[in-house]
Amino acid sequence: MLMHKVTTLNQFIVERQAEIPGATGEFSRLLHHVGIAAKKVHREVNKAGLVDILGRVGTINVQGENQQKLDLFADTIFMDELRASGECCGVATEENQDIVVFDEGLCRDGKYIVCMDPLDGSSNIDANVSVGTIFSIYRRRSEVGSPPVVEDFLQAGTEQLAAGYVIYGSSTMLVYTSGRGVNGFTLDISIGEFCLSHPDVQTPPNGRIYSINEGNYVNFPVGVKKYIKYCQEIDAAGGRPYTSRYIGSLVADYHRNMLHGGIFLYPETNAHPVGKLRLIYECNPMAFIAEQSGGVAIDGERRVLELAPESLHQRVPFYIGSREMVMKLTEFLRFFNNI
Ligand code: P6P
Repeated sequence: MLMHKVTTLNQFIVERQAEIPGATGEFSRLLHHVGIAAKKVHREVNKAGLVDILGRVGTINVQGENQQKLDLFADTIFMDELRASGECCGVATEENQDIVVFDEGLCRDGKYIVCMDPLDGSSNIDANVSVGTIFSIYRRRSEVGSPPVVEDFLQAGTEQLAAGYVIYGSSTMLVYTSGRGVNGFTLDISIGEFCLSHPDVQTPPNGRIYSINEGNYVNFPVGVKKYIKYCQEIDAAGGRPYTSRYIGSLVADYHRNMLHGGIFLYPETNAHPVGKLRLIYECNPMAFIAEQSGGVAIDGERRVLELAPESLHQRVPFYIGSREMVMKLTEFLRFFNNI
């Protein structure tokens, strides 16, 4: 029986590294440890209903959100693996108010910093809804050998060396870019490896799916309201060109739209007057992936990747997906919101 050639994540990383002149393997080692952490989180997420790891911890994170046991578990797992890589000198995560500095051993000379949401959408986990990890890798700007400073984590999204997400769904996938396209790897638990399953992902330029929490409709900017009504119109043939799909888990909503075509919208609302999603560890990594797969990501006016972050947990309005759909939305925002 011919065995289908399988490319594991680690083989892929090494092959790609060989294409980079002077690459020394440091970046590859960092990505390898991200993959290990993802496998460890997968193991716990997939048995969450069987062990005492569901539910709330009883603490509130910096966002004012109830911390789930799995939030803190994932945060610890990823930090331990990033520390173990010896290539990362510090991390900014959703679960920590300030940056976490790795100032011991090899980490002190690490050239990279990581921004991440260890477990996005975790409030859904008790209902067995897909959740995800989102990560973003930068080269530190401050002097190697000294502790990283917050400015290392406030770089524009255009400075990202790599970004990716893990979706813990019907299967567990790791999707990432290092600036040369987007590739998806599905976890094969029979061999314990992420295997290349979605090479060179391209987001369809158009699509039928719009994803937004319409429960906030009354608070949306007028241009967003008009765009939603545009999507709900019946076409000349009496058909409905668009359909609404919203899971309430950014990674899951984005992943479906990236593969099938679609747009995800999280505008300003009363509860979140500058948007809900965080710039440095949710919007920037997803925007990098979107652009690398032919999509677009804006804050309503500007390209997300060009925004200058002002604080670690800064929120922004977020619109991401198929190019033609985001362009159509932009027309409505410009006309009705005087943007
Ligand atoms: P809402 C999950 O809490 C999250 O941060 C994203 O994963 C998701 O897209 C969004 O919030 C959902 O927010 O207000 O619609 O429940």
